[in-house]
Amino acid sequence: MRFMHIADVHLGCTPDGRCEWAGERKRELWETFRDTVSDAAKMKMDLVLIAGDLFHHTPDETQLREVNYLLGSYPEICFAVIAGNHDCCSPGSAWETFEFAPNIAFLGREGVECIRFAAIGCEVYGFSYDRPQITKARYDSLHPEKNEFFHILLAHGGDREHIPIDAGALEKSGFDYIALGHIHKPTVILPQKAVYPGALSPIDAADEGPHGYLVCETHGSQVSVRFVRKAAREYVTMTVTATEEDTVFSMRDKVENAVMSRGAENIYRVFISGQRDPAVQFDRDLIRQTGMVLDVQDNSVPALHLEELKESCRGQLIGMYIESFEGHERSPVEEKALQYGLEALLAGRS
Ligand SMILES: [Mn+2]
Repeated sequence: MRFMHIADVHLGCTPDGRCEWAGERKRELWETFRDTVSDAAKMKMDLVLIAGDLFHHTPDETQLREVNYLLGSYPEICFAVIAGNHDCCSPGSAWETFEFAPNIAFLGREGVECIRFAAIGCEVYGFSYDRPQITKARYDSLHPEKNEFFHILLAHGGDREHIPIDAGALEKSGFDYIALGHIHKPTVILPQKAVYPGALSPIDAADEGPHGYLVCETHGSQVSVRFVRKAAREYVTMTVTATEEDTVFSMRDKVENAVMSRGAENIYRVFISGQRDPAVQFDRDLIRQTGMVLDVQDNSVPALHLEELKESCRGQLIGMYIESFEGHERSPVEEKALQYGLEALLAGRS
């Protein structure tokens, strides 16, 4: 049997909400999902597992119809879906009454369900969140029935507020594979057995690194698991080093080159480090326009040549200020005081 495992698609979310590309990213979450389902068909998957937080919020009927259309277009593939904490199946929500296409199994909130896919020799256990928080470790005591089927647990959570998970308990549970969701970074809890694929697309600047889905193949009760990169972009934190030679425009170009070589499709947080000419103030708005840049933080410090300054300003306020810090090792606070004080004095001089 071959199956695909995805989680945390967060349809309906608008990542980078305040940026001009936010609308594009909202649409992209849907498109990446659609494309992923189409990959499953091309790869001739028997089953696709969706381990919670398919939606960013509890879906309305319109959203469910959209997903039902997308998944229903591949009647040869079975889909097993649970709701997570974000899209929880709260009482009275559209999840409860929606009629899915026959190839889509939604495991609801009324306790643990077991769905048997007899044609592929597989049983999927799981249940949906009925509220945004569940603090009870509900997975640790679950066991599949003893029979000849391949047993999958579809599960969401793993932190204190969202069904804590104990790796040891999962290992002894008797499940052949535990398809996890909730943690947005691809994470292995038990190798080839209990794995988080991570969010299908990154939705938050903290979701750094590649994102995609897992492709799994069974060999008896063993599983081989392979990560497939799918997301259109990554969040990247990048440090660019300034030198005394840099000007406003040379720094802008430096960042642009760094963005181009790391990939113009990615979304950046830029940190400037190093030493700059004290007279130069980098233009963060200008730098932000070099790509999909969320934020620019200038941590560069002015290059202060203390000995030269002291000589040239001897007897003046600047010279005396430098001398007042001499004769002992400067603490980090004094170092800052020296730097800020000199910046102010130098700025006042020009
Ligand atoms: Mn979640």
